[in-house]
Amino acid sequence: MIFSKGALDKFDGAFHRLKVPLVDAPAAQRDPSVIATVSAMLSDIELRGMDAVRDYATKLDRWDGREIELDRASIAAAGNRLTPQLRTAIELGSLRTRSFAREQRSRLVDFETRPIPGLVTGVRYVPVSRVGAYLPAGRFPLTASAFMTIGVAKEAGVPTVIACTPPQQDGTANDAVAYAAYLSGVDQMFVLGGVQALAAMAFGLLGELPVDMLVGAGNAYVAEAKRQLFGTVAIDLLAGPSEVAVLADESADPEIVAADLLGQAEHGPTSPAALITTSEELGLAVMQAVDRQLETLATASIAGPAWHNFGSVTVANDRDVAIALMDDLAPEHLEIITTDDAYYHDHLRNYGSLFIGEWSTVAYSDKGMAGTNHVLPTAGGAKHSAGLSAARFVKPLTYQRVERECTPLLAEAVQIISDSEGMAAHSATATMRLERFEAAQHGI
Ligand code: HSO
Ligand code: ZN
Repeated sequence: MIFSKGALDKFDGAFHRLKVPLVDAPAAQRDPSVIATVSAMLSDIELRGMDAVRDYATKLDRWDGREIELDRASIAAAGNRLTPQLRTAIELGSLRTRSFAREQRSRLVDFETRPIPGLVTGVRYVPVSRVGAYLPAGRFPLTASAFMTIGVAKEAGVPTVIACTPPQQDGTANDAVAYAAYLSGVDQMFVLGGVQALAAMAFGLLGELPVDMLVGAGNAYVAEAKRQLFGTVAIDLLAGPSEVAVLADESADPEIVAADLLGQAEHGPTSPAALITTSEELGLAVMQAVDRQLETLATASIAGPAWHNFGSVTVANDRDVAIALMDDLAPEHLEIITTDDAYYHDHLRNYGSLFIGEWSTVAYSDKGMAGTNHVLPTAGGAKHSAGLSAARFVKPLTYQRVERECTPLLAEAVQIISDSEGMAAHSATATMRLERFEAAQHGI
C-alpha cells in the first residue's frame, strides 16, 4: 500500500508523512521463480493427473498415503473435537455470513423489459455449477474462510462446492476449518494443499468434474496458480498480503487505532498498515501506542517487522485531502474513526470493506461475525474490483425474444450497419426475416 506516482501531485503541500514505508509494496512484483515453479507443476499435473498430485503431496504436504478425501461423518465429527465455546462461535459466524449472503442474493432479481413493442429482453441470474474453495492453513488457519467461500457460494445457489485444505503437521485437516466447511455446506472436502490442490480441482481430478471457479486465498504459490489457471476457470481475485488503513481525526483513541493497525499487521511480515489522519497529534500518539503495544503482543515477531517496514502515517490538511489520499491507497480494509464518519462514507470510493466508527473493528468481519465477506482486493485492487460476494457466483445471463411485428424496426438498422461493415452474412440474417415479414404482410 503505497501512494501511486503522480496521482497526488495536485495535493503537493497538502499532506506530510510522519512515517513512510521503508520497503515498496510487496505484492506488486511477482517472483519469477514462483511463476516458473507453478507453471511446471500445472503442466505436470495436467499431463500425469493424480499420480503427479500424489507426488507433490508427498513432497510438499508430507502425504503418507492416507485417504485424501474426508468422509462426511468425519467432517461433521470435527465439531466434537472443539471446545463448546469454539463450536458455538463457529456456528454463529457461519449463520451470520450465510444470512448476509442470502440477503444479497435475494436482491439479484431476474427481470424482463419491453423497450419497444415486440421486443422482450431480460436477465436471469444463474449460479455457476461447480466451485472449488481453497481453505488455507499456513501461518494461521483462517477458520472463517470456509464461511466466505463455501457458505456464500451455497447461498448463491451453486449446486456443487468442493474444498481443499492443506494437512497439518500430523497429516489431518484442522478441525475448526473442517467444521466451518461442514456448516457452510461443503459437498466434498479433501486434505490437499497448495498448487496441487488448485490444479486437481481445476482439471477435474477431485470430485466428478472440473470446477468452473476457484476461490479462496493462500500463499504466493496459490495466488500464482490461480493466476495461471484463470481462463481455464474463473477466479475470485488474486489476494496479496492482508492490509489495513485507518482514517482518523483528533477524536479517535490512539490505543484503538494502534490496536487495529497491528490487528492486520499480524497477518505476515509484509502486511501493510496505514494511518491517514487530519491530526498530527493523533498521528504521533498512534505511533507511540503501536510501539508500546508491540512490547507485549504475542505475535510481535510478525506484526513488528510488518509495521516497521510497511507501516505508514500521513497527516492530511483537511478531510478532502484525506479522502483523496485514501482513495489512492484503495486499501483492503478501511476503518473510519472521526466525528464526520457519514461525510467520509459518502465520499470514499476505493476500499474492499469499510468499518465505520470506533466500535467497528476489522476482526469482526475477518471472523464472520459481521457477516460481510473477508475475501477482498489488496494492493490497490479496490480501485477496480470488489471483494467476494454472492453476486460473484451468479452469472447475469441475458436473453431476448423478438416478436414478428418488431422485425422492420430491428432488421433494417442491422442491415445498414452490417452492410457498412462488409458483414454480408450478418446482413442476410436480417434480410431473410424482413422478406418473410413482408411476404406475410402481403398475404403471399
Ligand atoms: N484479514 C483477512 C481475513 C482474516 N483475518 C481471517 C483473520 N482471519 C483477509 O481479509
Ligand atoms: Zn485479518
